[in-house]
Amino acid sequence: MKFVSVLMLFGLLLCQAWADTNQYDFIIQETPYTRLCSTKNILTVNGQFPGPTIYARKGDTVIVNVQNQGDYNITLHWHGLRQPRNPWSDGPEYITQCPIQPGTNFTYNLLFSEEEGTIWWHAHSDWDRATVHGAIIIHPQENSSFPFPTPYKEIPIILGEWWKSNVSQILADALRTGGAPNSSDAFTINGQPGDLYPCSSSSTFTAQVEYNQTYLLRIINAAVNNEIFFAIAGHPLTVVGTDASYTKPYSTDFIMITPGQTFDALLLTNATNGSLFYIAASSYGSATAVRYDTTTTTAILQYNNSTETPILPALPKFNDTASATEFVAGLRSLASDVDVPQAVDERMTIAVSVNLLTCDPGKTCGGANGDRFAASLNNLSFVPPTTDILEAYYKNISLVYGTGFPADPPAKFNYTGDNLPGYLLFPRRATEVRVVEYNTSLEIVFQGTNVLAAENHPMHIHGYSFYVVGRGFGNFDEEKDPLSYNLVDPPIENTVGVPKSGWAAIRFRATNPGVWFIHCHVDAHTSWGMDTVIIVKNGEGSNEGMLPPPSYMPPC
Ligand SMILES: *[C@@H]1O[C@H](CO)[C@@H](O)[C@H](O)[C@H]1NC(C)=O
Ligand SMILES: *[C@@H]1O[C@H](CO)[C@@H](O)[C@H](O)[C@H]1NC(C)=O
Ligand SMILES: *[C@@H]1O[C@H](CO)[C@@H](O)[C@H](O)[C@H]1NC(C)=O
Ligand SMILES: *[C@@H]1O[C@H](CO)[C@@H](O)[C@H](O)[C@H]1NC(C)=O
Ligand SMILES: *[C@@H]1O[C@H](CO)[C@@H](O)[C@H](O)[C@H]1NC(C)=O
Ligand SMILES: *[C@@H]1O[C@H](CO)[C@@H](O)[C@H](O)[C@H]1NC(C)=O
Ligand SMILES: *[C@@H]1O[C@H](CO)[C@@H](O)[C@H](O)[C@H]1NC(C)=O
Ligand SMILES: *[C@@H]1O[C@H](CO)[C@@H](O)[C@H](O)[C@H]1NC(C)=O
Ligand SMILES: *[C@@H]1O[C@H](CO)[C@@H](O)[C@H](O)[C@H]1NC(C)=O
Ligand SMILES: *[C@@H]1O[C@H](CO)[C@@H](O)[C@H](O)[C@H]1NC(C)=O
Ligand SMILES: *[C@@H]1O[C@H](CO)[C@@H](O)[C@H](O)[C@H]1NC(C)=O
Ligand SMILES: *[C@@H]1O[C@H](CO)[C@@H](O)[C@H](O)[C@H]1NC(C)=O
Ligand SMILES: [Cu+2]
Repeated sequence: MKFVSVLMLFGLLLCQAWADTNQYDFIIQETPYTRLCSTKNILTVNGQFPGPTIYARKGDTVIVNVQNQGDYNITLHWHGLRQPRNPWSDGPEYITQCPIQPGTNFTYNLLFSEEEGTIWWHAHSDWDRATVHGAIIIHPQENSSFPFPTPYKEIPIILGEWWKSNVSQILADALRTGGAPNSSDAFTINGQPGDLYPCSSSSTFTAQVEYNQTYLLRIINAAVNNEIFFAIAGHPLTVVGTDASYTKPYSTDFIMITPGQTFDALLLTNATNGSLFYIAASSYGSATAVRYDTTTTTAILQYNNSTETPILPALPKFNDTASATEFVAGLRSLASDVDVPQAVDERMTIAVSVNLLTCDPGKTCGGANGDRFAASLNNLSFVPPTTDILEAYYKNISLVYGTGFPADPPAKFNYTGDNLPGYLLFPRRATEVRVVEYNTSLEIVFQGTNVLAAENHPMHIHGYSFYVVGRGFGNFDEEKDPLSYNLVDPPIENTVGVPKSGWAAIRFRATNPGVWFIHCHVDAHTSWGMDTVIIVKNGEGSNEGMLPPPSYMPPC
C-alpha cells in the first residue's frame, strides 16, 4: 500500500515536471523586411522581428531546438539566465560552443532558477543579434503572485536599432578598416521605428489601453550599440523590477536602460482628456566626439480610439549624464534581507578602456590617428579562439587560452585623468581567462578610463546576477569608497552601466561552475576586444560540479 502511494507521488511529480517543460522550435532564416522606405533581407527566428517570446515560470526547464536555415554561423544566448552548472547551453560563440553552421541544428536546455521577471534571448555571434532577439517572460510559480497587485495586462517593449544596409557588412567594413562602425539609421520599438521617421507612421506600434488600469511594461534594450532613454508622455512609470529581479517600487518620469538590461515598470492609465500619448526612446550617448544615432523612436499609447495628434514626452538630451546617473541611483532590490556578501575573499579591479592598435605599416586605418580602434579589459584586448574555451577546459586541450587575466590593471595610472600618456593607448592582444575557486565571494570593481574616449560601458556577466554595491565618478578609492557601499538592498543585475569616467563595484558568490563570458554589451566594443572570461571551478559537493555535456555539441 505504502509502495503504491510512493509510486503515485512519483508519477505526479513527473507529470508536474513534464507540464513545466516547454519546447520551442526556432528556425533561423533570411526574411525580407521593409523599414524606412527600403526592403532588405534580415536574419530572423521564424520570420519574426523581434523574434518569438519565450514564456516560463520560475524554476521551469525550457527546450529550444534551433535549426539554422540561414547563411551564417550562429549561436543563441539566454541573457540573464543563470543556467546553473550548465554552461553548455549558454551560447557565446567560441566561448561555450562552436557555432551552429548553416544547415545544422542544435538544442538548448534553458534551466530557470532564481529569475522572475523579464530577460531576453539573442544571437551571440558577430552582430546577428541586431535582428535575432526576443523576450523571455518569467512568471511567478503556480499559486504564487507578483509582489504587487496583479497587473491588468502586460505590454512587452523591445527597443532595437535598425540599419538601412546589411548589418554584417557594417561590422565587416569596420573590422577591415579599423574604423568606427556606421551608426544606425533608426531605433525601433517592437520592430517599428515610428512616426518620426519616413514611411513608418502606418506601422507604428500602438498599445491600446483602457482607462484606470495598471499595465506591466516589460522593457528590454536589445539595441546593438546604444544606451537608451525611455519615457511615455503624461505617464510616470513605477519601476518594480530589473534583470528578472524585483526592486522597491520606484516612480520616475523616464528610465535609462543599457543594452542587455531589462526593466519591469507599472503604468497607470489615468489620462482623461482624450489625447494620444507617445511612448518614446532615444540614445544616451555619453562619449564626446563619437557620432551617435540621435533620432527618436516612438510607439503610441491609445485610449478610447482617440485620433488626436500624440504628445511627445520630454526625454533627457542624448548627453545628459546627470539624468542617467540620477535614475540609476534610485534602484534598490525589493527585499532588504538579500544575501549580499558582506565579506570578500577576492577582489578584482578591471580597467575598461577604448584603445588603438597600430595600423599595418604603409597603410592608413580608419580609427583615430590613422590607427585601428580596439578595446580592452586590464589592458588585454580579447582575441576569440577558434575552438571554444569550454570544450578546451573540459577536455584539457592546451594552447586555446591562457589563465593570465590579471586581478588588477597591470599598471596603475590616473584612470580618469585628462591628457593621459600615449603609451596607454595600445593594449596587448591575448586570450586570457581568470580562474576562480568554487564559492569564492568575489568583488569586481569595473574602473572606466579616459584612455582614448570616456563613456558609459554596460558590463555583462554570463552565468551570474550580481549585487551592484557601489558606483561613482573618478578613480575608485579602496579606502574611502567601500564605506559608502549599499550592502543592505543593492539592485541585483546582470548588466551594469559603468559610469563615464567612473566606476561600478559588484559582488557575487561564485557558486555556478563553468566558463562564463564577461564583456561590454555595446557590440562595437565587444568586437574590439572589451571581453574576458571567468572559469569557476567545480566544488566538492555532488551538486557543485558542471553538468556533463549534451550528447551533441556543434563542432568547430
Ligand atoms: C534538424 O531538425 C529537423 C526537425 O527536427 C530535422 O528534420 C532535420 O533533419 C534536422 N537537420 C539536421 C541537419 O540535423
Ligand atoms: C495550485 O493550487 C491548486 C488549487 O489549490 C492545486 O490544485 C495545485 O496543486 C497547486 N499547484 C502547485 C504547483 O502547488
Ligand atoms: C551582407 O554582408 C555579408 C558580409 O559582407 C555578406 O556575406 C552577405 O552576403 C550580405 N548579405 C546580403 C543579403 O547582401
Ligand atoms: C557606411 O557609411 C559610409 C559613409 O557614409 C558609406 O559610404 C558606406 O556605404 C556605409 N556602409 C554600409 C555597409 O552601409
Ligand atoms: C480606478 O480604479 C480603482 C480600483 O481599481 C477604483 O477604486 C477607482 O474608483 C477608479 N477611479 C476612477 C476615476 O474610475
Ligand atoms: C492632456 O493631458 C496631457 C498630460 O497631462 C497634456 O499634456 C495635454 O496637453 C492634454 N491635452 C488636452 C487636449 O488637454
Ligand atoms: C497621471 O498621474 C500622475 C500622478 O500620479 C500625473 O503626474 C500625470 O500627469 C497623470 N497623467 C495624466 C495623463 O493625467
Ligand atoms: C476614455 O474613456 C473613459 C470612459 O469610457 C473615460 O473615463 C476616460 O476619460 C477616457 N480617456 C481618454 C484619454 O479619452
Ligand atoms: C474602439 O474601436 C473598436 C473597433 O472599432 C470598437 O470595437 C471599440 O468599442 C472602440 N472602443 C472605444 C472605447 O470606443
Ligand atoms: C551636450 O551637448 C551639447 C551640444 O549638443 C553641449 O552644448 C553640451 O555642453 C553637452 N553637455 C554635456 C553635459 O556634455
Ligand atoms: C587625475 O586627473 C584628474 C583630472 O585631470 C585630476 O583632477 C586629478 O588631480 C588627478 N589625480 C591624480 C592623483 O593625479
Ligand atoms: C563557421 O564556423 C566554422 C567552425 O568554427 C569555421 O570553421 C568557419 O570558418 C565559420 N565560417 C565563417 C564564415 O566564419
Ligand atoms: Cu563599452
